[in-house]
Amino acid sequence: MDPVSLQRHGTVSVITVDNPPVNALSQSVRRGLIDCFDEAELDAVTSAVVLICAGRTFIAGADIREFDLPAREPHLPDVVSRIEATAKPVIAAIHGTALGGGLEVAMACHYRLADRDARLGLPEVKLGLLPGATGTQRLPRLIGIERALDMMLSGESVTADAALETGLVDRVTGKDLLSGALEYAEDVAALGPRRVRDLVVEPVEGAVFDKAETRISQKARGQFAPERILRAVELATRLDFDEGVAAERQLFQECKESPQSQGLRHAFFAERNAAKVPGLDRETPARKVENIAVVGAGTMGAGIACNCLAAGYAVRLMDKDEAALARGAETVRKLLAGGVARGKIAERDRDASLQRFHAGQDFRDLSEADLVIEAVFENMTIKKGVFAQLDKVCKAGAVLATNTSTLDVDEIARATSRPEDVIGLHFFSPAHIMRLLEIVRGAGTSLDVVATALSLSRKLGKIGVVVGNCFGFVGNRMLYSYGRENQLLLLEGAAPEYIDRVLTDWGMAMGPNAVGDLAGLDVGYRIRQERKDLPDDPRFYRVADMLAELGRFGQKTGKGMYRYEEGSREPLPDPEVQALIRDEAKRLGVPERKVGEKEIVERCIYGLITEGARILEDGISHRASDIDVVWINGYGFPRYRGGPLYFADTIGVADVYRTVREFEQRFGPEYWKPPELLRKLAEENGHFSDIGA
Ligand code: T1G
Repeated sequence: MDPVSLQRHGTVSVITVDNPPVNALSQSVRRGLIDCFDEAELDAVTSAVVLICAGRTFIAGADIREFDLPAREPHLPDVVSRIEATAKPVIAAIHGTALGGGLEVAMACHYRLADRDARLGLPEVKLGLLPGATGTQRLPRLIGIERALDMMLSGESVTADAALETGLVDRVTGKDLLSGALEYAEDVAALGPRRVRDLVVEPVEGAVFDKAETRISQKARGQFAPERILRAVELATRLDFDEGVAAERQLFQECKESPQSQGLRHAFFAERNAAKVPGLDRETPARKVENIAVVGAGTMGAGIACNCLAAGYAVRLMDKDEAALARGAETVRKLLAGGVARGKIAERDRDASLQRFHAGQDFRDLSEADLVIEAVFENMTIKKGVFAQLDKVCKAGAVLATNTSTLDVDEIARATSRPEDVIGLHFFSPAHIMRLLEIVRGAGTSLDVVATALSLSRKLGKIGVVVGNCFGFVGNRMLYSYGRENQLLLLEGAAPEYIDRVLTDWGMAMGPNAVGDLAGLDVGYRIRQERKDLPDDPRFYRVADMLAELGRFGQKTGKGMYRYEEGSREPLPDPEVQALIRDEAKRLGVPERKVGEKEIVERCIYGLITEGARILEDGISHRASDIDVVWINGYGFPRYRGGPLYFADTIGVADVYRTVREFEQRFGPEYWKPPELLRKLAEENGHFSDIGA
């Protein structure tokens, strides 16, 4: 069936795009649009044209999958020009999301009508691109340079009401969209076309561009596309429309071919593929979840409760300790109020959430919970005690989830008589903000419980990644290898601030030493104390253990790897730590030496890659891209590098293997014996992205 069709309603030609799931501008849609607009143009009866979409949304952009294929005609800028050139007024009728090329098509139409709930945006920067079908030249003409830069550099979409205010759309309707569009067509039939290309770009102070430049240097350090968006908009102030469009096209091509855009496009599809779990299909029923209980009112418990309330669930927060419960409940109220203050939650929704929020100390109150999320102290004995009690009080069919970040989910499940109902739901701190949810499938976890966890993660606005059960699952297991190398490099003479600077320059959101201080060195210390399977190596995490034993827990004690001024979170190098490390290195017989930046990056990042390969070998992860999603969304791995295993593919697995072999020679097989999978891929010139694709 043709994805684009034309139907006449009286004297109005209605062109409908129907290309599920999101009406992306694939080659056949572009072809169909040209054909239908040619037909409407030639039709003598037609006095106006309405462009509308079937399904859940207006055009959500170019077809991203086509960017890795040779470009095929008609090219999108030509489609856009064709629409704008129509001699009869064209109305875009927008519902759902008008994004990227979809908004560019709408801006080529002469009038724009939006459904009240519609959202409009140019999110190309999130894909390492810029609006490449005249968007950088049209949007400044419609809404002014400052607002246009803001939309294109943030990539965030705006509401229909906000779009009306800025002039991005002309009308907003709460009624039936097609009848509203047909009404509008009658109103403008006599007015004729009104072309955005003919509008002038209102000049602005240079300060507007300086501000944007500063924003890029602060928020998009090292990224390719934002600079080019700025340049394209700057050109719009100096060139005429067609010259501007030609320059935009050039800049777009540069972005499209950039490794950063390829990494970001990989991340886009990797996040969507994570929801596709082998053995699970759309028919696998998820259990009904309306009321959720959260056991443990600490920082994580309160964050999880807030997230569930904001998603519309009824929530009962439970803690045996009265003071802890009161603190946790207060934290939930504060987090919701913070959401209102940041404009993320509407006041009425916050009030409704508080209506659905209960706090209590009695386990028996959990008897009606559909889902219980345990978020108590990271200690096996304590967690098993909680699950034994839940097993007694919870109704049949309740899903029992643990928020453990490292412990054996199967051992926890064995504390109950219903391991099929037990699953790991590993939230990341702060739980109401971090988008990643590691869903840990135990040996006994039933498929419908996995399906229930995935539907919960969608409703919470999370990216749920299903992983197997092992120490640290995917994220924290890999963190151990990454952190191990950081710890060894400290003993070998690299200062904490030097390592952190090198890795943040490389793209990590934060350096491992600043992260350790944020999470609390005591947390990692306690987990290592519980572990029975640590390497027999006195250097292993020795610096972190030493600081924790000295009470230097990090930000919470004002001293950790760094020192912190009262009330400040800014990490300040502490010569005292340097001296402690030097003494400890001497005691352990670790000679001090100059460590180069390349070695720091390779040891930390290849540590991630080798552990990622072992995780695939162990079947703890279905596919390599799931591991990328975990590290991009949970550990601040630079999104534009696509994730640790995608990054390995970009530099060549054979190169990684060669360097790992060198490290094995230099540092020994205990940490650097190459996993069989890495050797195999290197020898067969294979890619991690082929694993489980
Ligand atoms: N191209 C191809 N496939 C797409 C797609 C796109 N633009 N958008 C979504 N999909 C697929 C997605 O992979 C998934 O597939 C299914 O649709 C549902 O998506 C020249 C250069 C629209 C807000 O960046 O933000 O235009 O996994 O799970 O949560 O200037 O999709 O089912 O097989 O995300 O309801 C600019 C990208 C492109 C928007 C819907 N546009 N899409 O969210 O569903 S570049 C974008 C989204 C461009 C021009 C430039 C979201 C959504 P599958 P989903 P959702």
